Amino acid sequence: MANITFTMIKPDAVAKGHIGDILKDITDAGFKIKAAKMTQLAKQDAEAFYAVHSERPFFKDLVEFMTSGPIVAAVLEKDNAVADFRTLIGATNPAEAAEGTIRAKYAESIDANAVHGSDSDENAAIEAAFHFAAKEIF
Ligand code: YYY
Ligand code: MG
Repeated sequence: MANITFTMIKPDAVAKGHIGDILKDITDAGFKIKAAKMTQLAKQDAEAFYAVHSERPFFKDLVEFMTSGPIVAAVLEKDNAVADFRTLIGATNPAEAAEGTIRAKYAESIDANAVHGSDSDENAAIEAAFHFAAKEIF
């Protein structure tokens, strides 16, 4: 699935009413939505999803934040999806995110940073499968 990436609209952006704005930015940039749902992560879901960061100092706060409210999870398709989506969302820290990127427009801080984007084709496939059954990806 080299043309696939996985995203989450995070609790801060959902709470601020930006689901529609962000999905429009995503589709305007040429991504096709292959799967989408609103859900809320349990603590063990967030810990498993971010297991690669489990030794980092921000891990506990990250899990707390990601479970604090509903998210929108989605699978997106486009040529060069992983890299192009990370360009569209901007740097992890919104203070460093390029103008016009989703994080520059909607993120509050480095932790409440509006959206997730997969960092490799391999992780995109793992993350999509974490959230969606094969029959839910169209
Ligand atoms: O892939 P990306 O989301 O841009 O950043 P990661 O380095 O993978 O970190 C995942 C997630 O962790 C980030 O979106 C916010 C949070 N985080 C943090 O709260 N503080 C940091 N110094 C680094 C990351
Ligand atoms: Mg990452």
